[in-house]
Amino acid sequence: MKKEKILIIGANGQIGSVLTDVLKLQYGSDHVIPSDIRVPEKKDQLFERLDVLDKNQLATLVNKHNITQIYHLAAILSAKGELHPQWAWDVNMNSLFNVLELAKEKSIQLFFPSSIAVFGKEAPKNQTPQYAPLTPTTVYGISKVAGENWCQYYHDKYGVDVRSIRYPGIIGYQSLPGGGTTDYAVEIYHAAVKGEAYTSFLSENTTLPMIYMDDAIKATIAIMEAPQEQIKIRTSYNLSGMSFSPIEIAQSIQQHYPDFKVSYAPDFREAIAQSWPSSIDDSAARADWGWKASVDLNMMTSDMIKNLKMKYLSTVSA
Ligand code: NAD
Ligand code: AKB
Repeated sequence: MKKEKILIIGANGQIGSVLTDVLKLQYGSDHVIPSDIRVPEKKDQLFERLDVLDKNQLATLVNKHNITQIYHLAAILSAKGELHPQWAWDVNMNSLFNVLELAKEKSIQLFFPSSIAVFGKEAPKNQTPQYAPLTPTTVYGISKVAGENWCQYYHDKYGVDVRSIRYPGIIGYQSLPGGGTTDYAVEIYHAAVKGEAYTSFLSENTTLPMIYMDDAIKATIAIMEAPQEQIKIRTSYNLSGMSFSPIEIAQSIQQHYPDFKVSYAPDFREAIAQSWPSSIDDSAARADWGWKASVDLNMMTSDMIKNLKMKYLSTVSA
């Protein structure tokens, strides 16, 4: 087992809950400290309730557990952020400052998740390059652009080993999403497996970059474990998995459930999605630290349906 002592902030969220389990397998349960402002129903023995906006509480936790690595996942996502812009800015920026300052003081290695939300209408829509104009339309996107630049600043000025990925929308069966524009692509599988019709809040042809949870976790751990000299970008790396629209995911699901019905009622999230790329060029991540996605839409659909069926079956029989 490896020697790191890892703090996960936002461990009760869509990514954090899955990342916690994978890191525990790889590093050992007593090397991983999950923390969140919300206490999970099934609480890990080492779980710590933490409001990351409280820098004294954060410092106490880091000292108590001799933390050497932090995955800072706590944030307010795009759709929720548009409903509460000032709160989103406060949480997203002040949490990052608290974590960056501590990383500087204690030489802690840091993971900061960015997003395709950094791009706006001025960026090329297809195969959006690593270096494209960053003119986001959401407070979430603005906070991620600012966050990326602060990460680079702390790296260049103070030598903080901070690493970052611009995640596409993440889809997994293990956990539910927390208020984003890409959430429909998780909800649609739950509806199909439960035998319900689904109404998409994005219109049928709105194509977005997405990634399966297994690939997202693989990329996250790979960038953190890569040798320092391979990490040449200290803002954030573009990352690509797959791209599809609501109608394409519906058709993929209909191969398993031919009677599955989907209708479309676009809401305010449609405008957010329209401002984002349709596909991403991740050649820098491939060249620098060997990234390559392995799951496509139909593979994801088969795996999501298989696992959600088991999940709902065990809930019914419990
Ligand atoms: P999520 O909303 O599911 O989870 C975030 C967690 O942070 C929640 O459990 C929440 O309780 C916690 N949190 C919020 N405020 C907190 C605070 N003050 N102190 C401590 N914990 C707090 O989000 P996620 O989908 O797991 O995303 C994790 C990170 O990845 C975020 O930074 C997000 O911007 C980024 N990201 C996610 C996606 C995606 O599709 N899920 C895509 C791109 C980027
Ligand atoms: C969201 O939709 O807000 C997130 C993201 C792509 O950052 N899933």
